[in-house]
Amino acid sequence: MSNHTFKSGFVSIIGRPNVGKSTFLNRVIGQKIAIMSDKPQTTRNKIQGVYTEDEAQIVFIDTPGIHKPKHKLGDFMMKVAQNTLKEVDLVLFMVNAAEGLGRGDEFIIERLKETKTPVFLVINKIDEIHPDELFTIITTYKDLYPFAEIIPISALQGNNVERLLEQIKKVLPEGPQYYPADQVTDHPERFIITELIREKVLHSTREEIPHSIAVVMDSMQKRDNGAIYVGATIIVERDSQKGIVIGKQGKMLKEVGRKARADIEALLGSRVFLELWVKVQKDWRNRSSHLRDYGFREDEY
Ligand SMILES: Nc1nc2c(ncn2[C@@H]2O[C@H](COP(=O)(O)OP(=O)(O)OP(=O)(O)O)[C@@H](O)[C@H]2O)c(=O)[nH]1
Ligand SMILES: [Mg+2]
Repeated sequence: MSNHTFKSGFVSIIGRPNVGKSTFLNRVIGQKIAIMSDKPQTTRNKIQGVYTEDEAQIVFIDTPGIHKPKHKLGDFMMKVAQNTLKEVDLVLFMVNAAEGLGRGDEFIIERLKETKTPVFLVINKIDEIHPDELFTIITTYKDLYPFAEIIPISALQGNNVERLLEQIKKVLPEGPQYYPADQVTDHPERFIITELIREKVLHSTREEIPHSIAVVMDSMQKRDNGAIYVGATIIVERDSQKGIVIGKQGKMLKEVGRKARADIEALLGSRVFLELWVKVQKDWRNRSSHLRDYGFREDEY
């Protein structure tokens, strides 16, 4: 008789902005399904990444970084992050080894105390600290919450990520394979494409611009020549921001388009023509109707 059992479950990744949650997800999945940047509040939606092995399937849920919301979009993001806590088998609470414990971390720990779900503390970015510092970090957090495991990793360089996966598999229950082995995410290609465009704008701009933009897809068609034509609009909040995103003689927009196209071609495995537009939509982050139009739907928590 075979004693092989299939293990599966849902694991959410939660933490302050910029600690490396999406970087970790992409590394585990081996594909870029969540955009990453050095700007806080990069992730805005819940993003599922499916990791499948012969005897286990882990459905990771990347969430927006926990911060104090300043507008309706922020409220939405916080609900997304907090609501995932209830529906998972395990929580990975990720912190940045190179930053001290902050108010955001304390807030998250209070939320964790309200759930019965087991929690692993994942100390990320250990490549940025001296190994001797690790002990102090572990002691600080250990006193605040009874973590089931404490695992230091570098999502960027890959250190200890395998070990973390092993520990996760140990605590997962026996269960079915929820997704086909070749499916890596539940988000449609359209969503990932608009996110890749947003990522390139985040990489090219500073200050308020990264937080003020949204990207919507206008059209996507396969033409007879086999190439895929994508038309998308970058939404900004003010005329001045429109000018910045377009750049002198359209230079910035061209650069964003060139970089996004390369990523979209890799995603679709096909030649891509990308046409980008920029549109001003005043105060869109505070208007429920705009939030819905741009894909932030309350029923998609
Ligand atoms: N040195 C170092 N940098 C890292 C590591 N992991 C992530 N980063 C960097 O940290 C920054 C933030 O990474 P993200 O993955 O976008 O962080 P996040 O937690 O998803 O951020 P939000 O979506 O804003 O909540 C990026 O510049 C990453 O390259 C790591 O292990 N070491
Ligand atoms: Mg993220």
